[in-house]
Amino acid sequence: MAYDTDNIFAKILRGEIPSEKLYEDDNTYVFMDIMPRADGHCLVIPKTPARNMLDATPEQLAACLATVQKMGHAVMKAFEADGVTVQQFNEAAGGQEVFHLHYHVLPRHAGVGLRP
Ligand code: DGP
Repeated sequence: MAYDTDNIFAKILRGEIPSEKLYEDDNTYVFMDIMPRADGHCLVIPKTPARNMLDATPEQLAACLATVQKMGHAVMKAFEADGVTVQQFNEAAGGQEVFHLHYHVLPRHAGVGLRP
């Protein structure tokens, strides 16, 4: 399916709507999720258009995963987490709500569930 340039994360990348930035490099941007399911829940996105994993190039996926790993280490330290959950959804039937590729990075603590 086609990439919609009016999706919320495209607007965030263009600076048209605000976001709480955690990190960026040449290829990726990281910001806090507006509906966090854990303290420190953040989103990693490519700076170039990709609707989701199914639509992405190998280079976009590699850049995102390298940043996901960086953020995993960062949130483990910053939130004194015991682990990290990484989630990624594709198309509405796969649970995707915003149609710009993104990875959820969720710090986890032993015995503590994710908020709904
Ligand atoms: P999903 O496509 O199912 O992975 O869910 C999209 C996620 O994006 C969801 O956790 C909430 C988050 N989100 C939606 N709108 C905004 C927004 O305007 N700003 C931020 N920071 N996060 C958003």
